[in-house]
Amino acid sequence: MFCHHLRQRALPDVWTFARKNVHKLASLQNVTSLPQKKAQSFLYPFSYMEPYLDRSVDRSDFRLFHPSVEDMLRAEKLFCSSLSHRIDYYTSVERMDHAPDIKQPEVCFIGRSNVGKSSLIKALFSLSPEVEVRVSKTPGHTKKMNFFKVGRSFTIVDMPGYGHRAPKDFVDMVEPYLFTRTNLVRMFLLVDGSVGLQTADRIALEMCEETRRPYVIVVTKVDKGAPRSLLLNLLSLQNVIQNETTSCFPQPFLVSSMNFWGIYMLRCFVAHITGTVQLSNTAQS
Ligand SMILES: Nc1nc2c(ncn2[C@@H]2O[C@H](COP(=O)(O)OP(=O)(O)OP(=O)(O)O)[C@@H](O)[C@H]2O)c(=O)[nH]1
Ligand SMILES: [Mg+2]
Repeated sequence: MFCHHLRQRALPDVWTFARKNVHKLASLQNVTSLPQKKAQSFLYPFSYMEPYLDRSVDRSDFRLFHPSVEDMLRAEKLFCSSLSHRIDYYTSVERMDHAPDIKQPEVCFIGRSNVGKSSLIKALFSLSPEVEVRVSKTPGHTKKMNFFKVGRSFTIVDMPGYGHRAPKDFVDMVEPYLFTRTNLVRMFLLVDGSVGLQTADRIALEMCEETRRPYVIVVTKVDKGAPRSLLLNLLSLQNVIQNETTSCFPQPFLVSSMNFWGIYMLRCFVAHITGTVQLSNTAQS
């Protein structure tokens, strides 16, 4: 449907570079020392895709949140555990009425089983490797709502996935949380960029809309699959966001938890919407 929006060019393979250097890439400082063009693609993944889109494609929504490197550096500090700012697993619960009574702002990550929720949280916490976040190749691995405290700044909640091998009580567990949790400031709905929006994702999208809470779409696994199909999936997703949603942030965030693409920007977005980092530019959310 969106093929005519793409320019006929092959994408260069910076992912090979990323795979070889992955141990260095968790830290923004190391990324900024790369040649500028390479660094840009890690910091602002859309900038890497952009030249391959036809000029007719409106790009403005993809740059609504566009923090500076300094903003991202300030946000990154929050993801480094220290004696005065401890990042730690807090608790796991199966029911909303057992959820911890924490006042600080909270964000949660939801999405199909295997879409990469736990991996994304692990990547966000990669500068504090002692924080244990379990990931697995087997769908349906995360069975409970897992709470991680980031000092006194905010809490991140890893949710069980829906769809294949989801916990039986998924709806009873997750819906009451999404609808009633008072300190929940943003929901992050993850969609696998290598396969695009699936029927189960559409159902989740409707559920997010029903909550009337603000939410954001995160496109995961951008390192996987052919770049061309990633771009087509992205454009089709953008079309759905524009035409079928009311409380979804217009900009989808592109990430790879394997090579840290977009992780620095997402750290900054989380820090920003939880009121922990004020931006130096005019980015909005
Ligand atoms: N290539 C690639 N694989 C990824 C990425 N993120 C996650 N994966 C893989 O996807 C699989 C599932 O990852 P998880 O993070 O456990 O997925 P989840 O959404 O938490 O799954 P459930 O807990 O079952 O709901 C694992 O094999 C990960 O290594 C990514 O960015 N790129
Ligand atoms: Mg998980």
